[in-house]
Amino acid sequence: MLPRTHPEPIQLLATAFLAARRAGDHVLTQLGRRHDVLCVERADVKHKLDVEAQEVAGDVIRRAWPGHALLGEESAGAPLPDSEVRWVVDPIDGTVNFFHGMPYWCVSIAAQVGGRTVAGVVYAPELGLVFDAAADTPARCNGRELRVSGTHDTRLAIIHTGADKSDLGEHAFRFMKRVAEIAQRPRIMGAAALDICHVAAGKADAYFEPGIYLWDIAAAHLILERAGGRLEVLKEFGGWRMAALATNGRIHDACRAALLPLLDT
Ligand code: LIP
Repeated sequence: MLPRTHPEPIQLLATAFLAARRAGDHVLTQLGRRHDVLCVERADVKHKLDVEAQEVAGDVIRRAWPGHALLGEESAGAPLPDSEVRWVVDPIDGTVNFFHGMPYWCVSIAAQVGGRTVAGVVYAPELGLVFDAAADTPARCNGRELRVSGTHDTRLAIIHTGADKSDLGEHAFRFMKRVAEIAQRPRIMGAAALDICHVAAGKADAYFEPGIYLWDIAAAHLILERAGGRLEVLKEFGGWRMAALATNGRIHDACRAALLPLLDT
C-alpha cells in the first residue's frame, strides 16, 4: 500500500478544534468591542475582530501544518500555495448578528483534502455550542452524537434561508417566498454554518441560500453528512460563491424541485 501523503482526519480535527476555540474565545473576551469596525456597509459589516480571529485561527493552523493552504473569508483574494490540504476558515459567520449583539454567530473551520471536507468544527461561543465531525467519526454537539430529523414532508419543516449582501431585493425575495410556500415555517437566522448544524441536530429540517460562500458552509457540510443529512451545491458562481441546499435527506428532492427552477430565472 502507498504511504498516505496527508494527515488522518482525526489529526486535522484536533487542530480545527484548537483553532476554532482560540479564535472564538478571543472574540468572546472582546464583546465590548462589538462596534469596533473597519466599516459598516449597506448590508454588511467589516469587523476588526473578524480579521483578528482569522489571524488567531491561522496561527494555530500554520504552527501545526506549515505547508497547508488557508482560504479565509478575510483573505479570500490572496493566492493559495499548492497543497493537498486546504483549510477553510470563517472567523465570524454571522458578523452582522455579532455587531448588533445577537448571540447567533460562530467560528467555522474546515480541513479539506482534494476539495472535500474531512474535518470540521463550528463553534458558537455565546451559545456555548461546539459542533464537530471528521470523515470517520459521527457528528457531535458538545460531545453528544447528532442525527437529522425524520421529517418527510416540507409542510412540516423548518427551513432556514438567507440572502447575502450582493443579493438584496426582488431576486432574493423570490427564493424566500418559495421557501415560505413549501415550509411549515421559514427562518432567517443570519449564520449559515449554524443553520446547517441545526439541520444536523434535527432541530431544523433544511437550509437553502441562493448565494453563499464556501467558508460559510465547508465545516457544516461534513457535520451534516455525518449526522445523516445531505448538502448539494445547486449552482456555482465562481469566486467561492454558490447556491446550496442542505437537508435531512428525506425532504431533499422536494426542496430541490421547488428551488432549482428559480436559479435559472
Ligand atoms: C453570512 C451568512 C448568512 C448569510 C450571509 C452571510 P458572514 O456570513 O452566514 O447566513 O445569509 O449571506 O454570508 O458574512 O457573516 O460570514
